Amino acid sequence: MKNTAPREDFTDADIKIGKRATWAVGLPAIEHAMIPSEEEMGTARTAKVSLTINHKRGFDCPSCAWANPDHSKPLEFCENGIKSIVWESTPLTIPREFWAEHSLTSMRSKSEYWLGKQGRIVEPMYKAADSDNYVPVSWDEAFGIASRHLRSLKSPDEAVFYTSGRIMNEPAYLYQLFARAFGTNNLPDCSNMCHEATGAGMSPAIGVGKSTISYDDFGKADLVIVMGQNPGTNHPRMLNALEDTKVHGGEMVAVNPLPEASLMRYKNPQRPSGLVGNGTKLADDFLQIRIGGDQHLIQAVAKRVLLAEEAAPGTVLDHEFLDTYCEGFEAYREHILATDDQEVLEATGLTTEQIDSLADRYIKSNATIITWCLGITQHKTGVGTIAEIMNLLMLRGNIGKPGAGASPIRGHSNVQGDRTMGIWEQMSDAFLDSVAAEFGFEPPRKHGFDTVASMNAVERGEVKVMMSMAGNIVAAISDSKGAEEGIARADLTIQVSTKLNRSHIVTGREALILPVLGRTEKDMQHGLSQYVTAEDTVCRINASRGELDPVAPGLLSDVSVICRLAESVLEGRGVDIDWRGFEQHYDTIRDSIARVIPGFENFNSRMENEISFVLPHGPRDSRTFPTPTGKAQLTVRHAEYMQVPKGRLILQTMRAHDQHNTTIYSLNDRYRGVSNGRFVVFVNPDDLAELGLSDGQTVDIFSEWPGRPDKVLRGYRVVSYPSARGCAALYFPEGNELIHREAVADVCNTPTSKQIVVRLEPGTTPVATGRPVAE
Ligand SMILES: Nc1nc2c(c(=O)[nH]1)N[C@H]1C(S)=C(S)[C@@H](COP(=O)(O)OP(=O)(O)OC[C@H]3O[C@@H](n4cnc5c(=O)[nH]c(N)nc54)[C@H](O)[C@@H]3O)O[C@H]1N2
Ligand SMILES: Nc1nc2c(c(=O)[nH]1)N[C@H]1C(S)=C(S)[C@@H](COP(=O)(O)OP(=O)(O)OC[C@H]3O[C@@H](n4cnc5c(=O)[nH]c(N)nc54)[C@H](O)[C@@H]3O)O[C@H]1N2
Ligand SMILES: [Mo]
Repeated sequence: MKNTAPREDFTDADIKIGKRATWAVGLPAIEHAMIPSEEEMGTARTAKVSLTINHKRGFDCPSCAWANPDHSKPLEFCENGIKSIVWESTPLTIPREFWAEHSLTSMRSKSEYWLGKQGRIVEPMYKAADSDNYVPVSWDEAFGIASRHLRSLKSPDEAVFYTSGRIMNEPAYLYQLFARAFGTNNLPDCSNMCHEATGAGMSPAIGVGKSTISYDDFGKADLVIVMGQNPGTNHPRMLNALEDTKVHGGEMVAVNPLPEASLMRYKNPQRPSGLVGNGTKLADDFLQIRIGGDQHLIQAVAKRVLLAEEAAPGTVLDHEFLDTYCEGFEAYREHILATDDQEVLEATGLTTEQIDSLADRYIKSNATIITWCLGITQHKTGVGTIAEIMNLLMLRGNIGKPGAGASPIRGHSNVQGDRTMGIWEQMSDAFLDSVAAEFGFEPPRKHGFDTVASMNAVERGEVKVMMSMAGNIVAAISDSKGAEEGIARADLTIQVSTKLNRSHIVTGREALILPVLGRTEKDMQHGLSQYVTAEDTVCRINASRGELDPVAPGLLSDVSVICRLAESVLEGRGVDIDWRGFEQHYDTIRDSIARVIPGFENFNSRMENEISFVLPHGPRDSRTFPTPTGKAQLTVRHAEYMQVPKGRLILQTMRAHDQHNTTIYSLNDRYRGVSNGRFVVFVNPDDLAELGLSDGQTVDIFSEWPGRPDKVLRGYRVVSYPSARGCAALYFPEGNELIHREAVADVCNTPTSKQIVVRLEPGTTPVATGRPVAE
């Protein structure tokens, strides 16, 4: 078993650029997942997690929010799920000497890869104001320090409570309750940087910001349009669903600036043809769109639909759906018919024929799913694009019927559930009223900070305490360098986590690390094993129960940490909440959720009897639209596209195959042909020629923003790659050093992580160590 932590950081010196793949998954994927897992976890732990992952009595995979089927398959996991579990379940722990040997200053030059590979954190750690090292403290001391700081704030709004979608429903519910009982709505979450545009685009249209499809709808669709997503890397089990579409005779069209391997062909390791044959062809057509051109594309398809209806009235639109359930059609129709065809071609980089062909497929299909992820949401006009997707779906009644619908694919495994539980800086009054009725205190009504606003406030010195559950905000946020400088102004930062990341190393004056159990581990409270729940991307609530023995004895669960901290902070503040009761038995948390959140009635008994259940969803279930008028809304949206000055490219930041957000499992990006390194920028060969650059050359990357000094990443290697013309790509989170904090999406304030104007200049020395050089 290979379970020692690397002492040295990685170098990019041995980077190899090979051939990119044209198909995804299959045997190599098993090889890439199972062999390393046995090396790092041992055979017994590997076998146990493989058999219980995503199973009725097992645990929910922490890698993504893709839906679980009805648990009929023996092995319901993918290569990247296994990587995430190996990363968490390693028996490797950080020894005490580590903390004495490594000052924070020395660790600041280390990469996320190195930090994450040091092993699991096993005891609470504290960094004092005058110290450059963490030292171990007892849990009581740790809660005492946190509590002293929080209780001495002038206003509860001087605290920020960040979370990622890694935490489950029960701790999420308690976390928002704690923040609100403390007196603030400062509950930013990773969703602000992720699918915020989805909620903001869908809710005004249909009254709900969640997927309108069920798990088995992919197998019934005539057409699936996959926009802005790389499922083979980020939701590999979704390839089974896309294969179902194809096997049942449906078509699939991929819209992406990159020819991602998994959009093209799939070899399913659980089908005989996947092991030996050529697998299943996925995309029937690939529209290589210019970054940020999607809203124009959708409008152009809608225009063709409307014109086809004019040519053959009564045959193209779903009049019954539009007349019975929708409002706003006439104004929308007028607007779309007036759109400029030439502008569409410029914005999308596509040809008229390509758009005609997509429109023909859409008109021919009686059941269409449009599915999307970050390639749609992290743009200036992401909200507009999603509203436009809803408009297009409505034209042919593709909501609330089998095989059809809007299918945002959420990211973190429980990011959707955390929202349902109240993790949001702007929860509705109806939700806050229910909290007030359940707990007998008046929650604050003033909206709190989202992630961008939080980090701006941190930088202005207005945030004294920043607590984070399960995340890495300083690396995940735009202008990460600014965030690092700003966070030093906080009095105290608190990380509740399993492993080290950048946010543990770049801290406030004082800092705490509160280490917790991972999802694969048994959570015992008073001799009883507890389970928690998550909501997947199609609104199904699944139980999750860890099976492995905890990696160390002193770890608490996320729930315990919140309950103990809340009890200590809120003592004597006139809010009477039974935190101990919640900690002792998680059924009591679920009973409270059942009273506060619609759709969770009889939560505990349903989990016991049905194992999992799907939350109600008006548009999906009965074409009932909980908008202010009770009707679905077609809306007029003005499309905008990014005009780029000469010599500039639009840059997107994306995930390599071997990473989970800011966690880097290895230095490979197999499908794109990169191994042993990360500091590459992918550029179209014709753009390279035009810019006078060549494949393999070292460049410095400058990101421009009006009135601001350029941000720079130096020493990147150019990879000639068939990205759309004018569009480049490099990896997140390193790319966050290039994104100006002002670069946010309209309406939802999401950093525009996939739409950065850059210029490349010949550089000198390539990046050689674990962290790139930024200014
Ligand atoms: N293994 C693994 N799984 C994960 C994650 C992970 O890091 N690793 N992260 C999880 C999380 S939190 C999330 S949110 C999801 C992310 O899942 P994805 O959204 O698939 O993540 P990205 O790697 O950012 O890929 C974005 C895709 O959008 C495309 N794109 C970029 N700009 C545009 C555009 O303007 N138009 C169109 N049509 N396409 C565009 C890119 O080329 C790329 O294929 O995955 C989740 N699952
Ligand atoms: N430039 C750019 N920036 C982006 C994106 C992008 O595409 N480009 N994507 C954005 C998106 S979609 C997202 S979701 C965010 C992600 O931002 P975050 O969610 O903040 O980051 P993660 O890397 O997912 O955080 C992982 C950390 O969670 C902790 N952890 C893991 N498991 C557990 C657990 O069981 N319990 C607890 N308490 N802690 C645990 C570990 O310490 C680990 O290091 O980044 C956003 N930022
Ligand atoms: Mo995400």
